[in-house]
Amino acid sequence: MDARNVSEFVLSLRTKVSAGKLPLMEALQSQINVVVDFDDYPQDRANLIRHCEDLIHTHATADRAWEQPGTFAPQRQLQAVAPDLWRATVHGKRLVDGGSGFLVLRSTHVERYGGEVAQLICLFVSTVFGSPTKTDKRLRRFAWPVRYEKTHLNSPTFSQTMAEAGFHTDSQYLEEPERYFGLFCVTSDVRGQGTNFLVSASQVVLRLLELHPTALDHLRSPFPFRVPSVFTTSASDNDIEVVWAPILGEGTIRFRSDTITSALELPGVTLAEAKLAAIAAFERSISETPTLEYHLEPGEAIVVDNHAMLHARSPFTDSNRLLYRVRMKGQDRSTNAGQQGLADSSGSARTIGGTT
Ligand SMILES: O=C(O)CCC(=O)C(=O)O
Ligand SMILES: [Fe+2]
Repeated sequence: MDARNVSEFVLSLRTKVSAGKLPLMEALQSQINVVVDFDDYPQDRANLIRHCEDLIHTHATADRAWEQPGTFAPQRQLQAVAPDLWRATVHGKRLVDGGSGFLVLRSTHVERYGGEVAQLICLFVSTVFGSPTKTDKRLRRFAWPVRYEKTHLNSPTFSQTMAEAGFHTDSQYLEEPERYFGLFCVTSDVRGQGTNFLVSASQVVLRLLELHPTALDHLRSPFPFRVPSVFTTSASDNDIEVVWAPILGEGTIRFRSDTITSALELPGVTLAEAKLAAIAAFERSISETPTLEYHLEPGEAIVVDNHAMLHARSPFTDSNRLLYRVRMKGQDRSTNAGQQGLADSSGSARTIGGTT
């Protein structure tokens, strides 16, 4: 258990994939350096934690600290208090951008603090990747707690339930989904429960090319995604917000089956038969592509390129499981242009209607 290493990245073939088509060994080998262990930088970690404690002492909450003018250029603050940790994580980001698609962080110590200090640690570390965005419009939280919530909402979102979260990309219902997200684990369930899975979008597309090449064109045209209730303007079931966008963009992917399904339940929102078939082919391709599996332990985090990878989570039963999720806008992969986040957008999702 203690000597956790790369061999624990279990490459699970969910079904047989045609031999030679996917560079499985290369995929495994390329994962070798995708871990930054904060135990290698104990002084930097201690400095960062002290810095976060000081800020919480002054501002009381992570959200308030993050919005203070004194927290400007947080990336430079991280660089100043924890230069080696910063450098190691910058190197990790290069691996993510260079094709690994994800990075694991170990021994962050967020599990020792929990609450506001832990959220600030997550936010500072996330700035290596991009600028953290506000997750929701009502509470406007930067570090979103992923944990079971008793909710009155008809359609709670993945981060509020203990159910399986099927393969998806985050904030697929935004005009511009963030480039990266990080999941920082405070409390985990046992192995196999609440375990994360990753799959590379380009490998899914390769599989789709074999299975159903004509689906590709359809997937490049717009599909409707309904904004989950908790993320609408008044965080209620009464807000009906839908964004239309292609599943396959310019070198990017966005997908979540249940937000498409709930959009299609709305009056006036329909999709042509061929586009429904394209979704089915796409889901079949996902299920026939090798996936990486990783069970986050307390103190660990995984940072993922949300434009290049789909992720999933198995169901769990321990209602104490808690992750903090931070989403970061970064450079767009194809255009290299900067991204807008929820924090900057006019805040309006396009409303419903339309048929394609
Ligand atoms: O609980 C997890 O591990 C991740 C959940 C997730 O993917 C989400 O809330 O978007
Ligand atoms: Fe997610």
